[in-house]
Amino acid sequence: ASAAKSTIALIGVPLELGAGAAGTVMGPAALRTAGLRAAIAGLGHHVVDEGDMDVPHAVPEFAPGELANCRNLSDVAAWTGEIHDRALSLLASGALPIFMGGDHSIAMGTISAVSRFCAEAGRRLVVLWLDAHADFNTPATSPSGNMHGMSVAFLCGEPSLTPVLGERAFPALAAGDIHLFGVRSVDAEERRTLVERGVDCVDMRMIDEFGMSALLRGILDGLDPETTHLHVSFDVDFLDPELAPGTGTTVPGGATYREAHLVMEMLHDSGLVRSLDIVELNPFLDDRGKSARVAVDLVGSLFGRSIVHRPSPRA
Ligand code: 4U7
Ligand code: MN
Ligand code: MN
Ligand code: MN
Repeated sequence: ASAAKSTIALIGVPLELGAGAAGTVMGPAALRTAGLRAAIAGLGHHVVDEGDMDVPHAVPEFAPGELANCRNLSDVAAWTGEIHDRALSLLASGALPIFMGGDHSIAMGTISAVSRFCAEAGRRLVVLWLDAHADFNTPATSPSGNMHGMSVAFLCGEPSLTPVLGERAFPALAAGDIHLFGVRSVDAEERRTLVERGVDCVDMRMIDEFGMSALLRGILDGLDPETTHLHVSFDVDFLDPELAPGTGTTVPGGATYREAHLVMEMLHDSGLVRSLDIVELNPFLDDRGKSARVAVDLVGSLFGRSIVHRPSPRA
């Protein structure tokens, strides 16, 4: 319901320095080539393409200390601040922003802004993190030093990562307000922190046993669209690599085409979604645009495309 009334603002966030492999800078271009704008506009929405962000090599001063293990820290921190400010002004304009990444470290900027916006507007923020990974490493636990694997830890207020956003304050996500969904790769030390903090993690084992729809309904039921802002952070590696090979950190056993569409259709029916990240698409690794196309297709379902209109019955 909410989605139908808003202007949808596309904004490219071509960052790749948070990832281990280069190529996500091309993500926004590939999503445009695959027809993202037309796919949404064709459903009757008003869509504005705000172009791509450009953050010149701005280097904040850091005494790295605990952050020494963060690759490209200065650049990622500069981007995080700029993304945060840009996201905040898009939200303030009343638009429903779609952040076209870029690697998943962009979510430190996008969701910190959504959190700040919700606090100011008196709304409750809930985040759905569709991902093969938990992205809950800290500089102390990360085996790679890649910051796209630390975004959730940052958003949950991990103290060693707070300097990344400098002065800009935002309410850290409570463990119960973020739902990791589709997880099937967690590092050993990462798992320990995740469990300690009590973050809700719907892993593939649970999905195999109970199904995507029942588990997603458990998250969405009881959320009131009048007062809740649901942010969806869609990492392309949530999908099975057969479906979406165009990403740097594929893990076998991901969501199928039908499962992923069902998730998107249920999210649409909920009327809760007010902002979206599409991240980790790496066209350099893709197979003839396959992954960009499936991502666009899925976003179509998220914004209301249906086969024959029949929202799922409430249990
Ligand atoms: B993505 C990893 F070690 N956990 O921290 C790490 F397996 O945004 C991968 O979810 C992180 O794609 C993947 O480097 C980050 C690794
Ligand atoms: Mn991720
Ligand atoms: Mn991932
Ligand atoms: Mn990745």
